[in-house]
Amino acid sequence: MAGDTNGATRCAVIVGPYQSGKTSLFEALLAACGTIARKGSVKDGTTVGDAAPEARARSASTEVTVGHGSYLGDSWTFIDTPGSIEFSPDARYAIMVADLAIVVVDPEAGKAAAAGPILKFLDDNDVPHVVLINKMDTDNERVRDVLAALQGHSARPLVLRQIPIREGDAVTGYVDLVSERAYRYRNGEPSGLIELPVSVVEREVEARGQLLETLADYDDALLEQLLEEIDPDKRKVYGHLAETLQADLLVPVVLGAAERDNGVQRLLKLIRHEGPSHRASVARRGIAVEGEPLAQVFRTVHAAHMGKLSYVRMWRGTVKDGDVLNGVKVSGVYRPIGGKLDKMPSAAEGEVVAFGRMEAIQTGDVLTPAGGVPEPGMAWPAPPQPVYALSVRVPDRNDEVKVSGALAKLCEEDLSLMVKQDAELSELVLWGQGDTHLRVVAERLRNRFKLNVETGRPAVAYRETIRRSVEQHARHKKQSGGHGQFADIKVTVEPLPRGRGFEFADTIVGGAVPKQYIPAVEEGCRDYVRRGPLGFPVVDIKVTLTDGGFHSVDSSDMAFKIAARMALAEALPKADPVLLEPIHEVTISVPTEATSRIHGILSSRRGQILGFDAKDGWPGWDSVTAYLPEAEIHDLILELRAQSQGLATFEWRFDHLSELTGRMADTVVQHREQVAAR
Ligand SMILES: Nc1nc2c(ncn2[C@@H]2O[C@H](COP(=O)(O)OP(=O)(O)OP(=O)(O)O)[C@@H](O)[C@H]2O)c(=O)[nH]1
Ligand SMILES: [Mg+2]
Repeated sequence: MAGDTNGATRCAVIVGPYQSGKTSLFEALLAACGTIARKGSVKDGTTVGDAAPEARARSASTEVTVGHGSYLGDSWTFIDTPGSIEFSPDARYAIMVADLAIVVVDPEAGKAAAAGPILKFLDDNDVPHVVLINKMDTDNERVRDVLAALQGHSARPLVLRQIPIREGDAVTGYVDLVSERAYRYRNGEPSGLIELPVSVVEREVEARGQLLETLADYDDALLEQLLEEIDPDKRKVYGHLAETLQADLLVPVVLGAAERDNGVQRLLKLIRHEGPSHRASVARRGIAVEGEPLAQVFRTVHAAHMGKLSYVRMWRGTVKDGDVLNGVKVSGVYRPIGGKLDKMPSAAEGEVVAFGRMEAIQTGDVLTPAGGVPEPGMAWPAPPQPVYALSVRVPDRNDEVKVSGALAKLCEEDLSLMVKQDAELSELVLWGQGDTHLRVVAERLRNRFKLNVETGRPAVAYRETIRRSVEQHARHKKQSGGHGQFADIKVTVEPLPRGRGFEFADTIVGGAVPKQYIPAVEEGCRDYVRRGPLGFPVVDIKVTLTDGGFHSVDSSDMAFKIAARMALAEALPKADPVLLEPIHEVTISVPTEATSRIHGILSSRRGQILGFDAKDGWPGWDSVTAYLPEAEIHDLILELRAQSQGLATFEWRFDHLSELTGRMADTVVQHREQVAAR
């Protein structure tokens, strides 16, 4: 039994691969709890989850949805999360505040790998979880094969709690392996008890034996009973199941079809009786039971009319509207049900609520009246590094400031989103987790902030340098009436090794160029190299001022600056200019079965493989390191995912600049000229 529940609201988060049926399960759970009178469907766009227009347009979740329910007198919060890897931080943050996770998977062994990252995250963070093999109404694959495939991605043993009853090709019900009762699924209703079909008896005995044997690994008394062939007491078995789930020692696996409500009541009963209490999670996260109120923010939203909302789990105590936490006043306590928010006077221990207008508060923050300091067990997962970028153009110039403001808010909501203003190319660039992620960001700007933007492929940060030394003389002279201008200089321009940037020196003796004008010469040079003859910033050159002349009245800083610019503008095209392209060191993480395909991807993208190895701490994964030109990184993630069931990912950092010549270089320079001419 759940033990010390102290009546506090418990929280179950629904996670799992893309499109496995999480939002459908969320809907079915809310219906089973009586929160909603009529169930909606994902296909019709009528579910409580996915209320955001971006989610409805895709029939796929793009953000977290929270809902509440009461089941057999217990109070529950359910959190539906997006399955797409591009929105994975949302799911991870929700897991961090939940008592347990329900991992919804497809009934296909071939899709098991897609559950790998989430199972690993649950394992790494010791979060108790249950697996629901969903869509049993569509399936013909053997459940034990699906289970075996999933086991390859789980550090904890997975144990079947039910086996399917099949009639022909269809799964019509299940046998509960503890109670040894058989049930027939009924659409939209709780399953009905039936007689145990003879056809499943043999399989039932086998599967039940496996369940008990796995449990016996954690209990000597049970092991002894099994050795003596004594059938253990069912109540004791339930007790063992509860203990092992709450201690996150093993993972029960149940069957169902969320869309038809099949297996949903059974799942609810399982988490009710065997799942951890709120208190157990408080202990797991290293939080003291006694103390002042303590809440943790797992989601931040800037809602259209409500302003900023901080979604929290109440780990301890009660918070009232108007209370001050971390020095910030709580202006409104709301209970979210999908897109709706119900105002409440206070939030009690265990609950998931949204606090209004806590401007300085961020996702991951621990809130207390005195100012929260997270316990070590409350460490917040770091957001993933961005892997995909799009440039953003604001067609209406009047919107530019508003777009920056709205993007700042979206970045606060979404820690895996970054905005970079590239000053050199005067380009606004969004960095995120994939094409869908960034398109959803653009849609949020339109739907929520009423701002239009156009997206495109971001420019590559090319540079240029020279390959030959050149001596150059330049004279700037304007002496037609009034105050004239005069400056005369001789410079040597020479190439430097990669990474040295721009250097300036002078060898002037005897005041050929008076000392006070030399800084102006340097300034003029630096000004020019921001954009060289090929159209890009010039790096790795040295300019030495060797000689020159001046006029006692007409010379000025300005005149020497202009002369310097003239000198370089003439010198550089003669100095054998060459394009430099940024090369990054890319580390790709990939399931081993896809590693060979990664090699192909890298060589077709002008990559240079540096090495590959088993990935540390990730059984069944490899890590491939390579040099890759920046131009080839833009859509790399899309191809990696296409070749790895969506699982491969990469990290990257700038390594060096490398010469680019030939047709590719010509194309880059021509494109730059076209852009500049616009
Ligand atoms: N046959 C069948 N289809 C289902 C079942 N549950 C969900 N589906 C369908 O699977 C598709 C995805 O369902 P969702 O509930 O949106 O899945 P999800 O896991 O929330 O998807 P994401 O949020 O995009 O990860 C929809 O077309 C559903 O109709 C089920 O039990 N049986
Ligand atoms: Mg969903």
